[in-house]
Amino acid sequence: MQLIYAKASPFARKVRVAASEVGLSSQIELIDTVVMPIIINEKVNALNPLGKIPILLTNDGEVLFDSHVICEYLDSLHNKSRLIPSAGSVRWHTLSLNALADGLMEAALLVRYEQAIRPEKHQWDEWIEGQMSKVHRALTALENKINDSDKVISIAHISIACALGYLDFRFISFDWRSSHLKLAKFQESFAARASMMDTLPV
Ligand SMILES: N[C@@H](CCC(=O)N[C@@H](CS)C(=O)NCC(=O)O)C(=O)O
Repeated sequence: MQLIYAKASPFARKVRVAASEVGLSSQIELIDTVVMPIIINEKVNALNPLGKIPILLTNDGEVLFDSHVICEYLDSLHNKSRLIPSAGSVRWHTLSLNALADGLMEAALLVRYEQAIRPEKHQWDEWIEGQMSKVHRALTALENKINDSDKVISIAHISIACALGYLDFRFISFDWRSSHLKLAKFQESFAARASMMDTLPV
């Protein structure tokens, strides 16, 4: 399998952490690329019309995106405990938490694009504040919903850890820890896992 990715991408990191947690990393060749809303990356566009990574090329010739679909695919390839529970309330709880973490990542990424790519004179403060308020509300909700005594790792834990890791990577002065103590405790322990250490954003 080949994973089209970028080292800084939190969505691609999620896939790499998932692959590592289920023991599939060695079966995935990593292909580094560069994507941005203002860059035309023909190779990526040909594989994903949305022009986004991660993209997984499977051994059967399938082209899979987005990150959740890829994680679901990887989860079908192993015999360990499932990252995405297949049924029951635990499934819906996990998927909802995961959606919250993905949404946090998405809002943070949009702020990053606005601040890093858009010429300064065109940057729109209210829009940035709107996206950051999504980040803040998602952090509050995750703080209330996360169960730090969970022993089984799920896709939601992985997405939360990658979203928080992205805040630390791109928003260095944002102290989310002091007002989200459960999340801070969760991240301290989850970020020490080999899957996370091996995929630190650069
Ligand atoms: N929903 C997508 C989001 C992927 C995404 O936004 N990836 C970013 C990199 S972290 C990207 O490809 N951005 C390029 C663009 O927006 O043009 C997923 O879960 O894979």
